[in-house]
Amino acid sequence: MESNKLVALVVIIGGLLIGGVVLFSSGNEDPTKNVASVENVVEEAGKQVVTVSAKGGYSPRVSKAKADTPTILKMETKATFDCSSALSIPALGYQGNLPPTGVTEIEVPPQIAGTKLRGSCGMGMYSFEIDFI
Ligand SMILES: [Cu+2]
Repeated sequence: MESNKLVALVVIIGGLLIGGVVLFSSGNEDPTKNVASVENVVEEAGKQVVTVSAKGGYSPRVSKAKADTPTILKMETKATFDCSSALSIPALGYQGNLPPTGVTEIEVPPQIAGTKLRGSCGMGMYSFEIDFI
């Protein structure tokens, strides 16, 4: 009985360690991720995909995207337990709670040039914008 418990404990701790290593290494995949100049806008199947990470604020703070193009905003969270997970994009009528870890895709219809699409946390403390040019 006792050794069974010990085995179970070892399995649980082992799982946590492996999970931690996986999380840690995936978090380190791209060390430039938080640099605003990193290319976070890509074309995928006729749409442009803008990736913004949410954790203690939003990164990058400003993205430049193409106007008149169907767009998917990918909000990435990674152990995000702060209010940046409470996302609000008023111009889209979007308000949602991002999962602590994951990717949330938000459809953005084509925007006219000059549009600055702003998103912020529920309290308006953190924000980001996508400039359509
Ligand atoms: Cu906030």
